[in-house]
Amino acid sequence: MGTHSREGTVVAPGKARVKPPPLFKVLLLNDDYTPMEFVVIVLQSFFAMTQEQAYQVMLKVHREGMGVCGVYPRDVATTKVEQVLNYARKHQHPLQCVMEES
Ligand code: TYC
Repeated sequence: MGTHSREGTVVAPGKARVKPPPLFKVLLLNDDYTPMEFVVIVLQSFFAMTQEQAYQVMLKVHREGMGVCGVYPRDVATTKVEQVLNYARKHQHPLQCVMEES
């Protein structure tokens, strides 16, 4: 015996009928011009990192070219990327921030 979904289709009892919402990684990209201290402030301000965490992530981006700032639902990730880009632009730094489905 099965239960009925909203569309009226019979599905097996207890079986998930909806996919969980996708999550997105927010990534910071390295460049040669943005000061290290500015990147640390960005990570503390928008990604709730301690100074130590922010410094480690900044160093990883500096050495490896990119690094993960956090993983969020789509709308939160979109807002984080916008906040970082606006803040960098306001301070005339070329810092780049992108999101990708994880
Ligand atoms: N590479 C930069 C420098 O040497 C520092 C930096 C780190 C820039 C991380 C961007 O996402 C970044 N000043």
